[in-house]
Amino acid sequence: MIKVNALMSSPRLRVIDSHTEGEPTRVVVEGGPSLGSGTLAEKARRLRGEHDWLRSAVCNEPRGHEAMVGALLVEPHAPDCCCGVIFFNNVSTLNMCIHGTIGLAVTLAHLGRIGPGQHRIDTPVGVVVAHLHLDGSVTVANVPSYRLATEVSVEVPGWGTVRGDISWGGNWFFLIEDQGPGVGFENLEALTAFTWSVRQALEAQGITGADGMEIDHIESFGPPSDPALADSRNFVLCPGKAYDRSPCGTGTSAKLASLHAAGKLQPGQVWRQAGILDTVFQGRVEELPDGTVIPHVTGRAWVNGESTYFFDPADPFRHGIPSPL
Ligand code: PYC
Repeated sequence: MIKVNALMSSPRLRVIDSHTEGEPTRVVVEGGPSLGSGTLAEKARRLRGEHDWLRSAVCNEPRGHEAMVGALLVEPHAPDCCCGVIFFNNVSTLNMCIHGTIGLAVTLAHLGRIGPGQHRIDTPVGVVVAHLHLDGSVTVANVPSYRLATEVSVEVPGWGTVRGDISWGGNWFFLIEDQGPGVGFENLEALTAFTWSVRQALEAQGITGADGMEIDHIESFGPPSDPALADSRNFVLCPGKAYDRSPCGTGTSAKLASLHAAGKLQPGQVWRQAGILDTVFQGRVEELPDGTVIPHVTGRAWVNGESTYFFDPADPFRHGIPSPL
């Protein structure tokens, strides 16, 4: 009886699960803390500083796992947005997440809160536009993206000199082409070891994105398994050492920005980016006068679960088992 009462009076979170081309998204639709007013970047700082338990409870075991990406729905700050969203994973908040935005769009449609058409969504790095199509697929028009540097060399212990581009696609990426282990599902462990070493080497050698921002996503490219279905296949290592099961939307955006900067992708031209599971995001760019591009990334997501979380004060892991990283 005492146990039942503790559960009845404990706070609750309601979440809806989906996956986008294989990568999970868990949207907190009710019960999240109030993050006050201000921009989404300010709200994300408050979430990190004052309510980190929510991130850990949603993404970490025993409710989550290392690949889980969470999304907290909040009030938007920018005008004309249907909502604001803060994405997070097993270790921290994310600047932006496109597979998560696609998952969010199908979740909002599942709840009857949006229908087909264009929806502006406020994020910590700016407003993105999610276009929910009649066939259920979603195109996200991302924040302005660009290549910061090309042919950057980093000395990676055990792997030698690795060269790549540094590009912004809503997160900072180091993009590596045809180096290290072959990009295939059979090489997951070796790809994880390689890209994790690259990330650590970038950090150790002070190689960063703009304004000293950490490059926390590493993306390795190889040929597609079937050129009829995709132009390239990638492996993306996320900040919490999990690999992206989807082709990674911000990673695809960074790739589009790099290709455009290299003169290899014209505005409107379609690039088909396969991920490690051979699912595909379709991308194209729109040029802006300042030389940056707006990537448009299309993919599919499916709602696959709905839960209510309880926080029994006697449960030592009610707020998740912290990531060892
Ligand atoms: O799709 O942008 C994305 C993403 C970022 C991290 C995991 N997925």
